Amino acid sequence: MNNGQIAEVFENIAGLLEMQGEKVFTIRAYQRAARTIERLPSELEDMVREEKDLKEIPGIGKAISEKIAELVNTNELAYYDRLKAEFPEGILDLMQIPGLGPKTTRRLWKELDVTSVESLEESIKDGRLASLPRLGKKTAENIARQISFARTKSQRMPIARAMPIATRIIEALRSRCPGIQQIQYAGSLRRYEETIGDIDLVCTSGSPQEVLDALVALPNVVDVLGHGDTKASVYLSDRIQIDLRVVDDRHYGSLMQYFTGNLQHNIQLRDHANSLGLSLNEYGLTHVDDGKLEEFADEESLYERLGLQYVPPELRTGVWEIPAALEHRIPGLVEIADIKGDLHDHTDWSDGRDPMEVMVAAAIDRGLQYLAITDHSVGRGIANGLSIERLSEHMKMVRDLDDRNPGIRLLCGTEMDIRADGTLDYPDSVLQELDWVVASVHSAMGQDRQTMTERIIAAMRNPYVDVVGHLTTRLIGERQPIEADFDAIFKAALETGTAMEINASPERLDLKDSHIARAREIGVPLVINTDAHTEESLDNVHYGIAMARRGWCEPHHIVNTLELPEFLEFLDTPKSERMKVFLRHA
Ligand code: DGT
Ligand code: CA
Ligand code: CA
Ligand code: ZN
Repeated sequence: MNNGQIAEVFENIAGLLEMQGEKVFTIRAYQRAARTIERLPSELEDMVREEKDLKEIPGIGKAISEKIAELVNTNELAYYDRLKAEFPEGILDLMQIPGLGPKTTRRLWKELDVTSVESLEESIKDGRLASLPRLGKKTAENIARQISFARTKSQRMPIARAMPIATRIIEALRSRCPGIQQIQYAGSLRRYEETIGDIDLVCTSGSPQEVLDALVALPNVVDVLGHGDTKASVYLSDRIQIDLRVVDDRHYGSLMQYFTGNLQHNIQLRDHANSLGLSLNEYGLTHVDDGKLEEFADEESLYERLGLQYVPPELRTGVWEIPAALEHRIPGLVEIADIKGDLHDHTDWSDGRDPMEVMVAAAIDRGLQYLAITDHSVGRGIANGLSIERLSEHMKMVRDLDDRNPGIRLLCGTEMDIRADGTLDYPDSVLQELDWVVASVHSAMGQDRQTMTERIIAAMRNPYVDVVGHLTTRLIGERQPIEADFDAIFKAALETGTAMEINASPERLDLKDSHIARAREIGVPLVINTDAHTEESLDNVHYGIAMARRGWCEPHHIVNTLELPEFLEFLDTPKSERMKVFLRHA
């Protein structure tokens, strides 16, 4: 059982317990375990096999570590089976439809006797679902939409799943093959596409066979699709395919370019090479007249030889980038080192895993100049959202830690719910006390386009709302985005001086690349946030950077590239005047 499957079991347990009305504390322990496991850098299977103590993983206690061991060793969990037996079959499939969740699933079951996706669809068709109090027609339509989305869901993996797998395989190969010189992922993963078909690895080694043999012999490999002198392909469980190419150092640039794609980019580049009397393939450039081969050890020299500016992988979509590179119009894109602060972070005060001190130390470790502690507001009951009383205690602690850590500026913040009617979860008198307010949609995600647009813009008109968090609320491959007029929202952002978040958590990537490009064109101030719920997830910033780069953003488009003094000036300025400060420093 891989980490994804184990995490799903705990997620399901949490849902079933919630349907039973179990204590919030217990439900949260399972949710936290699931979240930790999804993001774990090593496979639990390997850890159990190596007899590592799972209790050392933060968020995993004795009871859960025993359940993990049982799952890994027997592929089953007696506790889970007993729990499932208390519910009708099919209830888990229902609960997993986004927009349903444990509470609504339980109502469907108890009040309509709906216990399967099929009977749910019937109850939507004959109007029984819409007639339930507090559900209604809109909810019914939204659920129908989510069902059809789930049906067409592709076999592609979300990047959040593919990236850790690729990283683990690279580490495993490195540790087993001393001959490896360079090894990197290519393909859609290197371009940071949202979903990944298969994982492509490119490697140089003094002994290629050693690497290819090591790949097919990895413990997680379930099937070998090909195993030759320069390449191998394997399946891991869940039909995850890995393609590996091993070449000599002198071909690395050409091969990396070829396997990074995308296909359209490669075709355009090949056409351009042809126009120069050259033919391009994965080994280099061949002169059409005399057959001479030019080899490229790095990508930069290949683009340069073709008279092009270097094209960063995130831009290789085959749309704008080749003409831009020919005219040397590719801008200096934002990089991780440009980011000076993180402005959306959770602690164990709400649904984060780590205490505030730990998050602060981790931010200092990463060289951040400022950090906003933004635990959930009171409306997020299940996420242990803060009442006004707790928020005031929370603020005291942030201020106290700020005094004790001169190396970083801590901001008292909140991630506050934008309620279904567009009102906010805290009154202005409370918001006024805070340094930084992230406002997010976490409920009633199925509202129609106009209602949703008005709801979000209403929140942006509040003078204390600094940024809108994860605007579309999508979860890649799991939950569809909200329907809204994004252009109108971006225009309102510019008008009100409200920033828009690029949420870097890899399950979300929200805003997505095309929205980022549009917001940038309109002139909206953007913020790249990790939305970290654990100290390690502060490292997710690279996903947000990649999305910003895919949207052609430079540092001056991103607010949290400002140095602390400039950022504080931005913050101290009333929202309506902030754009001026931003443009002056950018
Ligand atoms: P994926 O795996 O569906 O997420 O997308 P990619 O882009 O990783 O595609 P994949 O794995 O089929 O191939 C990796 C790269 O190899 C692709 O982006 C471009 C290059 N490539 C594959 N087939 C061809 C081809 O027939 N001609 C050229 N010029 N390049 C190709
Ligand atoms: Ca691929
Ligand atoms: Ca491939
Ligand atoms: Zn949120």
